[in-house]
Amino acid sequence: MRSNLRFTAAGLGAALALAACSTGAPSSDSSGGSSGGGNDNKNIAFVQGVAGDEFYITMQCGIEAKAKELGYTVTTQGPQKFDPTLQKPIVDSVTASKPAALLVAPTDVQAMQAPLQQAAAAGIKVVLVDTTVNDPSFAVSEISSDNVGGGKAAFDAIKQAKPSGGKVLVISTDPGVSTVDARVKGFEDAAKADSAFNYLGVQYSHNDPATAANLVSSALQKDPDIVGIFATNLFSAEGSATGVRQAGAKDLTIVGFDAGPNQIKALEDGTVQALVAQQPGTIGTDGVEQAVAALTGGSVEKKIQTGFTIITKDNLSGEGGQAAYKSTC
Ligand code: T6T
Repeated sequence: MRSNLRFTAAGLGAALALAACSTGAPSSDSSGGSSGGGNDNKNIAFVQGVAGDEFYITMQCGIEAKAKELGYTVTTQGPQKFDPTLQKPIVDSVTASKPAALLVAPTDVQAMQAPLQQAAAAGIKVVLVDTTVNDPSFAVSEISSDNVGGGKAAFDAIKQAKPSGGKVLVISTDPGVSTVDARVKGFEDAAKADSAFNYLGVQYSHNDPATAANLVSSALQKDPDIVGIFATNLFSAEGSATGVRQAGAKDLTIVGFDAGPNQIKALEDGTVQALVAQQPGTIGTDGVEQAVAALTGGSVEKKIQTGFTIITKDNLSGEGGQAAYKSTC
């Protein structure tokens, strides 16, 4: 497994010490190219986990840039919710259109297994980007962040801000999503191993910010002394910040995965104290390189792990800001 893991936390300590506390367009075609079999097939399909999510938009930018450089065209589609019942028909129709390669972020480890296996059985080179499935052996390559490491880094950031410990809570999306499950595990293992902390467990927001906000408000009513919340992705973090704001809780540290424009704003406002930014553009460019290597008889890496950057107010004007996600390419 290659790892181009990059973990930078410059400025984290200072920033935390100071801290007291869709829908989207269903498809876009960057090419105008037509589908079809054969060696002249230069079509790559990208199926996002959900449309309108800046993480996947930034990945799409990387995919399109690398595909253009290598002489391939890209068609991108995503379901309107992070939901396998909505993603499966998209994958099925992509399989029927026979692109040369499919880059896909499966929305569930079990439910997307068969549809993706069928795509591979139809001769399409499948590359799993971001998320994975229970048995990814049909895929030519898998590219994702160090999600367990990112979950642990989130706990370390809370611990740095709250060294005397206390109650900590996790807000995630849904069980069965490989990435967020791994982030929960990284956080949970670290929290349980530290006797100063009382791990309150994980609550699921179904990737809906309003649900995440309600979960956080209720949790703070029950346990007003919660010292830290780890939100495992963009929409969980957005909702958690709203919930904390609505509850008027001041002495609480929120660490969120991902770095979309709303998360950066929450960091600037001081509602959120640290963000774990992934490298979605790199996941995209790596994904295209692996797909093209598989198509042209080059050497393919079965697994690639990408790194993350911890963003705080302190490094926002430098490398932290550079790690922020894009809304458009
Ligand atoms: O955190 C990313 C992605 O890695 C995860 O699999 C699903 O949620 C995001 O897309 C952010 O919303």
